[in-house]
Amino acid sequence: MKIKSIISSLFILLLVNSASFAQAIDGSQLWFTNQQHSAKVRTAIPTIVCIQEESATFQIIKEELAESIPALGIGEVSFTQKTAKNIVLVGTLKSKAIASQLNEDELTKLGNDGFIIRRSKGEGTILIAANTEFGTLYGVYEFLRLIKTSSSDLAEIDRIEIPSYHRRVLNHWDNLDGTVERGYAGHSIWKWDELPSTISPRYEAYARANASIGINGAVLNNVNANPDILTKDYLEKVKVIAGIFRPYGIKVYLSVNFSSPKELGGLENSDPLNDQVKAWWNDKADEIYSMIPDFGGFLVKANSEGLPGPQDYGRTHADGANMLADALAPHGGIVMWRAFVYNPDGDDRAKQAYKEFVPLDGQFRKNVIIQLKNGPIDFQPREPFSPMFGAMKYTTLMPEFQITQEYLGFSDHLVFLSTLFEECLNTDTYAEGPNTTIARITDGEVFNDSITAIAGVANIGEDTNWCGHHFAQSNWYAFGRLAWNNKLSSAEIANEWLKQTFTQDADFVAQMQTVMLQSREAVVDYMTPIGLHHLMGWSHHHGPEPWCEIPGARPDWLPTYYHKADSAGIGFDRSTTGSEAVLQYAEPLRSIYDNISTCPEMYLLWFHHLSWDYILHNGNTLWDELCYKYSSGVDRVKVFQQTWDRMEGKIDVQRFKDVQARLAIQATEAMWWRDACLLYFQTFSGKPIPMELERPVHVLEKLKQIKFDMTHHN
Ligand code: GCW
Repeated sequence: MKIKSIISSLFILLLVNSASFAQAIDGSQLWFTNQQHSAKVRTAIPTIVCIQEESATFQIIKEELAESIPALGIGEVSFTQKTAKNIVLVGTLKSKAIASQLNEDELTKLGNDGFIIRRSKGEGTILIAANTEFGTLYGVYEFLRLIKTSSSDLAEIDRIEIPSYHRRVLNHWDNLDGTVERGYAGHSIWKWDELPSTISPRYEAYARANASIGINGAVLNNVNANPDILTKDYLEKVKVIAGIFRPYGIKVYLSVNFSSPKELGGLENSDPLNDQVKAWWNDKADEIYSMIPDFGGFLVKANSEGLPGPQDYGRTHADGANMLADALAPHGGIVMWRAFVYNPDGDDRAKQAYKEFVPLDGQFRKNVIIQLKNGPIDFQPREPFSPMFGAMKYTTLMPEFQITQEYLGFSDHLVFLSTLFEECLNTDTYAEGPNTTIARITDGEVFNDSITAIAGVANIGEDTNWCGHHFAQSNWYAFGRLAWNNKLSSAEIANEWLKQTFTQDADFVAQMQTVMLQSREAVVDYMTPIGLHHLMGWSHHHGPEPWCEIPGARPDWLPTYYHKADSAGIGFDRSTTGSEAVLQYAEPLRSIYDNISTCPEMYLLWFHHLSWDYILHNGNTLWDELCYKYSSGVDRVKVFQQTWDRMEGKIDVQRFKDVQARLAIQATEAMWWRDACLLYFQTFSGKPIPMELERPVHVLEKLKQIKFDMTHHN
């Protein structure tokens, strides 16, 4: 008997393994690819599931359990409404079985989305309970994640999770014509021309993937918004998507063009203080909510990069945001108003958003959230944090991260962005004394905001594997996990993603976790080390062009504005002897950044213009250190390639080959970056590349002639 069961479990294991090897795995299943887990866990999980509630969401819960539990080799699931010993008991207080186990207080504390997973010592039954059906769904996804990734036998579980942010939102920069701004995974997944009648299966797969990591909102269209999105025709299409998302707890939001009343409504202007304009927005909000009662709200890019906004009428960002907020408030909607503003003839670009927004602190309605990029410039491989975090004490701020790799090698480079997000969230702003981290400023801990939110610019397209690079899926995953729990570490996130996406093989997980955790630092080193930034090519933003000159172009769109290399040295002086951007930071950061000897070296050339001979803490001259950094970035990518090659046979052939091919591109492009930057900066420094380093393999004049062809990336 015993032997028989061992043999049958071995057989199941073989089946699971051979399935993953024989079947071509194309990445379309995201982190649901790997249905394996340690044998230890298998014995401890009950297969009888008691659910006493019914709804579309509970139906999804049942389907998830019915699919995963057998696939994990635990056994066929049976559902019951009766309680018994040794079951998985799932639900809210509406379920009598749950109500008999938990009191109301315990559950109301969890808010809308939190959950409890509990199995007391010596008990067979596992309880998954929440205040709402969505909380229950999140609990079930966490339960499945635990089975797939935990090293514990789950004999005892006691987890209470409440998400860090209320609104955990993906921003799609998807245009209505199907293209995706800064998208590197093919065209948009939203098929506007087929909707509302034809429904792509991707919509539900997308909702499921998001719900599984706690994302509960999606802005469907580009912040460079086409007014047409608010026409009746488009709203009919949006309504269909919203209907698919609803049982997964995902709200739909739209980016709106501030000129919509004029462009769409035929009004004379779109002045936020004009009563007709207000009435137009009120009517539009009524119309939207009559079709989509749980609509999330608007995202707005205004008076930014040429887009219309309230300043066109001499009004402020607060006037504009509040008008929209008033239209949405009766329906419970919010306005996410972006602070990404800078003017070509303004002050240092890094200072401008702060100068425009901080004086407006206290003037925004409660349902307005200012959406702020992590850094003061623009999603560079590394930036110091935006000094607006902490500076607006009466205004809710939400971080905006870029998941799509506009400046980090598109979908060709393996870069795990979790460490970038984590670095930003954990940064102490000192705005209210020590331990005023960006995480605590934005999640309501410091300022007690009534609505909290976080956004990530999606890297999703119609490519089979959704994100172009198989490892780019980990950035979508990491964003969701950090939005859920901004205290998670990137190491934990990488570990659980690898196990669910590829294999449980301990060697694979350990080695690739190391690669992932080093990958962002590698890209910083081979693109923009020591605080350099914005060295990329014009408009497409791919590849190095530190020399780029475009006659008549906005200076703040050109690399020379940022690196300021000359024979004396390199870097942007933002100290008190320069643009004084340091003054926007709270003490002691202001002084730390201002002083060359205390400024962290990773931000040195962000805040200071230094001579090529400047001696760094490790004794190297600035020039030599630049050479070492660029070289070490390249070297690391070569090590990533070797590590990956050693993984052959541990995972399916298709994904192995795909990643291998992209790593080769990354290595080639890392050398391109290294050579372009060093050879160009060398024309100013006049210094040799240290002898022990690999020589450039490119010729500067040839690199300058490269014309990047965007078509291959769409
Ligand atoms: O990073 C820049 C991008 C633009 C983008 C803009 C923004 C959507 O190059 O493509 O526009 O930021 O964030 O609004």
